Amino acid sequence: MLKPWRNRLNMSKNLNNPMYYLIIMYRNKEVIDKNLNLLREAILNGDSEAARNAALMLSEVETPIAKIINEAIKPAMDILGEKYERLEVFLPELVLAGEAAQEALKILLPKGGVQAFKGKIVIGTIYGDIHDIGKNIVSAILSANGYQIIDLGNDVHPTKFVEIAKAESANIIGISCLLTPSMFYMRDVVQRLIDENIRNKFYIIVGGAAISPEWAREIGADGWAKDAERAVKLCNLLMERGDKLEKPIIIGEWR
Ligand code: B12
Repeated sequence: MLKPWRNRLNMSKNLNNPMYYLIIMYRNKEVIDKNLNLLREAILNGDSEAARNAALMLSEVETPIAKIINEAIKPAMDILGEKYERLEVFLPELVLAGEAAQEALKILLPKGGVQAFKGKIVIGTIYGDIHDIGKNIVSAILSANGYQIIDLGNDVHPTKFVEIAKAESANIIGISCLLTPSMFYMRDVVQRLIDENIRNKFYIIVGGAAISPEWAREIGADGWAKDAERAVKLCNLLMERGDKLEKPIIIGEWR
């Protein structure tokens, strides 16, 4: 009686199989919960070595990356952001926290594409803004889901987005922004494409903590997604039937 189940599980030992996912979560619950806490604390304390150790344990027990980002990395960053606003921590603490998060992500983020080619994405953080942790997560997850990524880094001028997208014949331009004063440069990317009469050659997707779905609509972007997992859904939708759907496509809720 047990055999067919065992066979089925053996066939798809990957986290996309809901049954396998549940077994991993159940069997490793204690280790996962403990190390999610340790990772959160490590980032809050700006302790890169502790962050690395917790990440190694989480990776060892196959914790899904989305769970780690949503339950440890993002909450820790949000707490620090609030503390920064209340003047309870200062820039050096943010720098250390950022380094600790990046240390963990070096271990956790998937390396290289693993699926058939779905499209080419030019991505970067907009001009004036050097925040790149979220953009790096989005890039890595899109890459693991079949997208070829051309990562322009941070503080990217609007002209550069357009020039590289043209030169690379990209399908999608992805723009990240966490700094409110920089978000106006996103509009310039759209405007440049309109001025050159090539707006319909690229889909533009936007995201990052400073960017609301309303802003995506206002600047005439094609899509907004709350996080990396949803960015994959957004790109899949655009590539599969973007010409038929009403824009912008909004995936997830802002805050
Ligand atoms: C870490 C951090 C830093 C680090 C950045 C390190 C790095 N390499 O990125 C350092 C110390 C360098 C830094 C500097 C500054 N920071 Co800072 N920083 C933060 C902090 C605490 C966390 C940011 C982060 O990494 N979040 C975690 C990631 C995973 O989340 P995320 O970026 O939002 O990305 C997710 C989604 O948004 C989405 N996403 C992201 N990009 C994209 C793109 C697309 C296309 C899509 C679809 C989705 C998507 O998917 C991601 C994964 O889930 C935030 C507070 C916060 N709550 O965000 C402040 C914050 C962003 N910083 C702030 C400020 C003011 C600054 C400084 C100006 C401070 C100063 N006085 O110098 C400088 C900026 C300098 C500059 N020119 O850019 C403010 C911005 C306020 C505003 N709205 O304008 C914040 C909000 C803090 C605050 N509450 O005041 N910072």
